[in-house]
Amino acid sequence: MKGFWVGLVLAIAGSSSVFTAPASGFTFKSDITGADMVGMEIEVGFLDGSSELAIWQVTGADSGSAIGTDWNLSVNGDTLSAPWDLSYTGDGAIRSLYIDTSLGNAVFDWVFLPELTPETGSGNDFVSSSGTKPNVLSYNNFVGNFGDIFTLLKVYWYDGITKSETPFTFSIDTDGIERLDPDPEPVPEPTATLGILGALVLGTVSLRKKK
Ligand SMILES: [Ca+2]
Repeated sequence: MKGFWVGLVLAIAGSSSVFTAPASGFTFKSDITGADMVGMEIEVGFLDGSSELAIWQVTGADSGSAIGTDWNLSVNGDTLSAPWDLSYTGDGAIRSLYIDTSLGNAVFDWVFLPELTPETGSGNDFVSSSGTKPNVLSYNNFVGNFGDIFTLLKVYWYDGITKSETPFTFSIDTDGIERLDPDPEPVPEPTATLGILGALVLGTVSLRKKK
């Protein structure tokens, strides 16, 4: 009898996966510019252990920027080809650069071809064209199942880069992302499932007590 109840509970618990969001709940736009990523979070870390966060904003028809106290990250044009520029005017050195695109409704797309995630077009892997090359490059928070798009880029320099080593210029593609239904209606079934589960667990307990 005990085996029957355990099997039933597991079967119903398994069925709750029906209510999880589908992986295809996004739409993409491949040709975005520096002006299309408002809200993105940029964090610069310094060699002395301090850091500063700045939010991406529009600075022109196709350009955007995150402006810190002594630093500035900017893009002017389509990120498939337009470079990102990190400038620094302070003392000391920048040790890390984090770019989190998630609040800017954007994703990085590092695979040139083929297009893996539908609607993202071709991509562009991280390449630095001026300034000191970073020691560590890290792609994080992948979206979907294709391995080409992600939302958090981390760049590190072991010894940091000073103002004389900037602007640090690099390229990497970004695409726009939107949820197909950003405000879905609440789904009541999981609560009902929990109620059934609770009743079954109680039923199981009462059965065991009767033994
Ligand atoms: Ca792309």
